[in-house]
Order: sequence, then C-alpha cells, then structure tokens
Amino acid sequence: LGSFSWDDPLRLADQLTEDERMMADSARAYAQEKLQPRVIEAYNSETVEPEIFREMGEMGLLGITIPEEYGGLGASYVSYGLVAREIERVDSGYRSMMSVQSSLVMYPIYAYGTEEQRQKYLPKLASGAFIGCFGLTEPDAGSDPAGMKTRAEKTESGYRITGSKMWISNSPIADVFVVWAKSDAHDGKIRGFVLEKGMTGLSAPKVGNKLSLRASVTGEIVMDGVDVGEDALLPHVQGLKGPFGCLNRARYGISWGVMGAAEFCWHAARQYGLDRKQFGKPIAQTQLFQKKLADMQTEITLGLQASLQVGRLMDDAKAAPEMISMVKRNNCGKALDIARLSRDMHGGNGISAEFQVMRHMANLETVNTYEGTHDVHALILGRAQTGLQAFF
Ligand code: TGC
Ligand code: FAD
Repeated sequence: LGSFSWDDPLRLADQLTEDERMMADSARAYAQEKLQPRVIEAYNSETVEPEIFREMGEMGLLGITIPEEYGGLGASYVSYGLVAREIERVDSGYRSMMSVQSSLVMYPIYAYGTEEQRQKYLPKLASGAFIGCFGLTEPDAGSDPAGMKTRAEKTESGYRITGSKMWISNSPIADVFVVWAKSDAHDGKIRGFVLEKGMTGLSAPKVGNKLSLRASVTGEIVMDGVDVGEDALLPHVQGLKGPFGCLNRARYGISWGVMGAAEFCWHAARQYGLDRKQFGKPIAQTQLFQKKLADMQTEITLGLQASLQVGRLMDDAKAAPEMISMVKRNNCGKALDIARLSRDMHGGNGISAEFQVMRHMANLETVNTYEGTHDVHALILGRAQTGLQAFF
C-alpha cells in the first residue's frame, strides 16, 4: 500500500509532467514571494498595481498557451490551470488580472485576429507592457449577453462604436480593449473589435466601493461614437461563439483558481485548529472540526481531479463547453462554502484581514457570479441533459 499525503490525497503532483510541475513551482514562488506580501494592504486600500502585469510578463505567466512566436510559451492548458491555482491561492483579483489578459484578450486576438493584429498586440500583452480588458457585460445585459445594446455602425473607413460596458476587469488601466458589439454591416451579428486607450469617445471610469475583488480594478467602458478603422475588427469569428470561445478558457482556468483559494482557506483552518486551544485541547481535536477539515480536503481533491481531467481533454481538443460549466460551477460553489467554513472555524479572528480567509470569502462571491453565475451554469447543464432550455 502507498503512503497518504494529507495535502495531496490522490497524488495530483504525480499526474503532472515535468514541465507542468516546473510551471506550477515557478508560479507559486512568484505568487508567494511577490504577491503575498502586498495583498493585504492592496486589498484594504483598494489599490491595483499595474506593475504586477509587467512582473507576471517577466515570469512568463501571461498568455502561456499562446505560441512562442507571439510571446507565449505554447504551454498546455493544464499548465495554465496550475498557474491560476497558484495565483488565486494568494488572491482571486490577481488571478483575474492574469486570466483576463491571457484568455479574454490574448486568446481572441490570437484565434480571431489577423496576422497584423497578432504581431501588433500579442508580444506586448505577453510582456505586460500592454494591459488588456474584455467588454461583454452591459448594464442591462449580464447573464444574457445576446441582449447587448452596443452597436457598430459602418462608416466609410471602418466602424463607429456606441454603447457602454459594465463590470469590466482591468478597464480603467487598460491599453487594449476587446469589445463585443452588434454590427449593422453584418446583419446585426455580434462582432469583436480591438480598441485602444486614447481613442476619441472612449473612456473607462472605475467602479468604486466594491466589497469583493478589491485588489483588482473594475470599471465601465463608455464608447461615445468611437471611430475605428476596418483593422479594428476581429475578422475570423461572428456571433456569440466569439466571446464564448474565450470564456471557455477563462472559466476552465477559474475552476483551478478557486481550488487554490479554497486550499489556502483549508490549510489556514487546519493550522488554526492545531494552534488554538479551547476546553484544554486543540480545537482540531474535536469531532466537528475534523469533519469540516475532511469535507474540505475531499471537495478540493475531487475538484482538482475534475479540473485536471478537463484540462487534459482541452489539450487533446476533446473538451465540451458543458464540461467546463460543470467544473466552473461546482468548484466555485465548493470554494465559497469552504471559505465561509474556514472563516467560521477561525472564530473572531476569522473576520480579521491578517488571517485572510474573509478576503478569500468575499472574493469568491464575485468569482461565483462572473463568467456565468452558479445558476446559469446549472441551466447550461440542465439544457444539455434534457434538451430543454430554461433561460426564457
Ligand atoms: P446559445 O443559443 O446557447 O448560444 C449562442 C451561440 O453561441 C454558441 N455557444 C458557444 N460557443 C462556444 N462555447 C460556448 N461555451 C458556447 N455557448 C454557446 C452557440 O453554439 C451558439 O452558436 P451559433 O453559431 O448557433 O449562433 O446562447 P444564449 O443566448 O441562449 O445564451 C445562454 C447562456 C446563458 C448559456 C449564455 O448567454 C451565458 O453563458 N451567459 C453567461 C454570460 C457570461 O458568462 N458572461 C461573462 C462575461 S465576461 C466575465 O465575466 C469576465 S470576468 C473575468 C475576470 O475578471 O476573471
Ligand atoms: P444578472 O444576469 O442580472 O443575474 C442576477 C441573478 O439572476 C443571478 O443570480 C443569476 O443567476 C440570476 N439569473 C439570471 N438569468 C436567469 C435565468 N434565466 N434563470 C434563473 N436565474 C437567472 N464582464 C465582462 O464582460 N468582462 C469582465 O471583465 C467582467 N469582470 C467582472 C468583474 C467583477 C468584479 C464582477 C462582479 C463582474 C464582472 N463581469 C465582467 C460581469 C459578470 O460576468 C456579470 O456580473 C455576470 O455575468 C452576471 O451578470 P449580472 O451581474 O448582470 O447579473
């Protein structure tokens, strides 16, 4: 019989390639050495440091699945997931910064863009010299992006884009804006456009007073008749499958990321239970405490195995969107439960910023909502097994 590691019960590490292990180790070293020391203050003061993009770029953590000729590493989706897990072990907001840049900005430019667009944007996005954002959600179109109002009208030299996007990660500090609009010139179909900071009519005010994801900046994108050339259009996709193709990748990464946040909360609860004595013994020596630890360990272990399987299928081009909905939904829901439980197991200390579990808990409320809410992914899975859509 083999031995049992409490923190890697089903031997996830043994299932990785040497390259994947190295990628995870270097992301972990960066996250623990550079991000962990600044996160408590950044979160409390709601400050985002654009420098983090440059650091991640230097570490090769941006767009890692993009081929090397465009500044990526040509790495596997499993590696991408492992990076998300390590960054989100520190904070979901930092993972958000990384995954928007990689999956929602670099991926569509790579997959749907021209060679000129790839050359112009990808190397600078990979190095972190450019910061990107992705505008799909609008004030009146969240779960139902088909209801978007943003329009692209044909002009002599290109398009005029009018509309507004809401709840957009990175937008106030972005150089590059991938936005989705209904295009009059394409029968009202949804098309992707790449806009640049400084264009006339384009602004990105910050959304303030967030009580979640405070280390990542969120904003609007206001497009008041922004004139762009034909070269701003992403030519190789139309319809909702454009943004969804990006979301498949980001949602998959989130399924790993939230397990990193959950692992932090689990390990913290275990350690706290060993250190804290009540009624003359460590609270970890009580049945209730151990049951909670066992539940955390089990859900995280199963969640990581599921993400690994979906990642392997993605690398073999065999992953279906419903598989991604399953792991995004379940891992987010379980991570949120684990963070709430860990907060409780820390007693009064659980509400203190120093113990960090309440920050993870508050962050995971956002992660459970964005990229398709918990319930929206249930409806995707319900549709896939009944053939009946229950959205409207
Ligand atoms: P539906 O009729 O289902 O599909 C319309 C077209 O899209 C295609 N499609 C997909 N293609 C690829 N991958 C997927 N996952 C796809 N899902 C759908 C579909 O085949 C169809 O194509 P075609 O060619 O037949 O037209 O569309 P619907 O309007 O009924 O949509 C329903 C629903 C609820 C599934 C969908 O709208 C949805 O997923 N809503 C959630 C919205 C969402 O996830 N928004 C995310 C915004 S971005 C964000 O949150 C970033 S946060 C990042 C961070 O900070 O980390
Ligand atoms: P709604 O769609 O109004 O949903 C409200 C509630 O109604 C939810 O519980 C939902 O599950 C439920 N609901 C909706 N429809 C149904 C239905 N048919 N049946 C049953 N229940 C339903 N978007 C981007 O485009 N880019 C970004 O970078 C980005 N970053 C974000 C960062 C943060 C911090 C946050 C909070 C959001 C971000 N979003 C981004 C937006 C995010 O994707 C949306 O908030 C999310 O898709 C939900 O949309 P909504 O907020 O309009 O909620």
